[in-house]
Amino acid sequence: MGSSSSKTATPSPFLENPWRQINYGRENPTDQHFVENYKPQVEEQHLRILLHGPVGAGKSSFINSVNSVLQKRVCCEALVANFCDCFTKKYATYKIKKGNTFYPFVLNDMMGLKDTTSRRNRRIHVKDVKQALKGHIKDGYTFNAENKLSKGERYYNRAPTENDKVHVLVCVVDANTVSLMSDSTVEAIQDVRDEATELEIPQVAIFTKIDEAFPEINQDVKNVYKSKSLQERIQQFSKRVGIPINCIFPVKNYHSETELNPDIDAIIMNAMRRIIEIGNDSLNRKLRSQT
Ligand SMILES: Nc1nc2c(ncn2[C@@H]2O[C@H](COP(=O)(O)OP(=O)(O)OP(=O)(O)O)[C@@H](O)[C@H]2O)c(=O)[nH]1
Ligand SMILES: [Mg+2]
Repeated sequence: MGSSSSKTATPSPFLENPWRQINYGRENPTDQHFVENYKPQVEEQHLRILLHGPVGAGKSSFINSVNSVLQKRVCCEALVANFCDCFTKKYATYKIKKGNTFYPFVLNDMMGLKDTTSRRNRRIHVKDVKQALKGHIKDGYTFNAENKLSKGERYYNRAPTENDKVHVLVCVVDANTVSLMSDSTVEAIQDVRDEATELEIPQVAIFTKIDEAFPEINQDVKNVYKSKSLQERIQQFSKRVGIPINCIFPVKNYHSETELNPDIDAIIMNAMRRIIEIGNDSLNRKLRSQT
């Protein structure tokens, strides 16, 4: 009796065809061109993008990454967590420089949601996000897990204009831990989504740290839409949270690099283009309903 030497082939981590197309490289910067030339229909109006999600997911890093691509150098304006468990505490609006002026979209950073947060504190967090969506929170407000922002406080904006209101809500999640997210965090994300839906604000999600989570992407970031595991993880998250797959964008943030990489830029700009398009549709709907 001879021993069998037949080996079972390891399944490929790659899909036969990518499930989305991205224009990589410097020759084809269609998405970046769109972002750089975006203008809202109404002069003086800007598009407000609010980032929320679990602590450490990469919200501040995404703001830095978008800023970096558009400034054409790695920037670190939004402070990023190192080893502490919750870094961003203050509400902040980030404008991105465009020559002597600014891009007509702004990104809002806020405190992340902790997995261990009690039910009461989660409710406070959701209420704070709701206030932010309606434009009631002024820059500089320090989030307090024990108390929501109340009318009459210094950082409460009583009369928000259309520019203060959020036009698209982005849920930022860490691709490494997204499938381990507790039911309570998912519930909080869904509660935030319900508030946004009530205000007719569209919602998208960003999957960060895809380089850390998937070796095939770490090896070459252009494998992002070829990775079977990433596609499965996005499908699972979509089912669990209710955000459609076509509104979920994987990104690799600039976190340790000191130089830009055109392939990373392309992925960040692809996500940013869709965020702007979705937000702009909602902004136009609002402006039409006001006339
Ligand atoms: N490898 C990798 N690391 C990332 C990526 N994005 C963010 N990080 C790292 O993840 C950690 C947390 O990132 P932050 O941007 O501070 O996360 P945050 O969501 O703003 O965190 P809070 O403000 O605490 O809610 C930092 O150490 C980043 O360097 C990514 O795409 N890839
Ligand atoms: Mg942060």
